Amino acid sequence: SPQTGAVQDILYHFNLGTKTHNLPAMFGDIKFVCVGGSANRMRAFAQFMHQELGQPGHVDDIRDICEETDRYSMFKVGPVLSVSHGMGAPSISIMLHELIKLLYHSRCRDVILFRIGTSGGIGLAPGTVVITDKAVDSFFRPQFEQVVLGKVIVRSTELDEGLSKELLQCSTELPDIPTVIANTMCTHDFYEGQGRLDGALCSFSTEEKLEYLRKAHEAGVRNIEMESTVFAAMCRMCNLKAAVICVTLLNRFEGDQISTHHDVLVEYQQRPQGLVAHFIKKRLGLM
Ligand code: R2B
Ligand code: URA
Repeated sequence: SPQTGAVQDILYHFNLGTKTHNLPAMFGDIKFVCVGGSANRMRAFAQFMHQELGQPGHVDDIRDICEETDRYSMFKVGPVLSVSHGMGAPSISIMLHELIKLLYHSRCRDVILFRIGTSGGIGLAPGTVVITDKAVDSFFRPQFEQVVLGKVIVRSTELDEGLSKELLQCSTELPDIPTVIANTMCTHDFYEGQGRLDGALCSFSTEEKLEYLRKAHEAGVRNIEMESTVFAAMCRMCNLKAAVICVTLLNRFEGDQISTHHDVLVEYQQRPQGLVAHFIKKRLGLM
């Protein structure tokens, strides 16, 4: 980008900058970046990685590097960075611009990015982990459309096939985590945009909803979430290896409301974390 070589670069939403912080010293050793929607979940992931990597010190001392701003949270545990991105494409897109510049300014090399998240399943048992093959839009196209200067730019959302397969292999080495590789649909809304009947607005019938979900299923889609296409497109454009790993919280053929008990949902959300932790430990030669 023409501006990244400027005298000063302020990563506004992280409250970090090239003049105010020694970014290579703070982040230069990062090899794995894990992003997910919720700040608390990304703190929990950092604490989990701290244990898994046998890091020195106490988990309660892992501080939020972005605590001065409440837009995003960021935690560092050895070579692992854990960052929250909020909900939806605009929120994750802003975070990724600044994250990718952070990695560039810090002179990081060979970094792998993971999005770990939640999703609605299509014809899968709740709790199934989906490793994304193709991230597709609401029309089942493997692309992300961005409006730039009043024109639509189309970017490919292809992810790293080798990385997905390696993650699937990792899942077979862990007990009791049903895992599949399948397409993931990314929408710009949780309710009508995902064919839900229970939003404040609903402009279609139950039969029309089910027909859309059946079409998605035919296109190889097994889960629906809200960030995968822009995540895949931006990582690809910037030559960063990336994977998307989301657990399904419900089967959308069965309903729309997430009525599962809180404790069960918490356990489900730990599944992508366990898978990525296993992958990282293998890559670091810790197992
Ligand atoms: C999954 O969960 C969130 C909506 O509940 C959204 O960020 C997503 O992709
Ligand atoms: N996240 C989504 O985007 N959709 C769901 O159904 C569940 C979680």
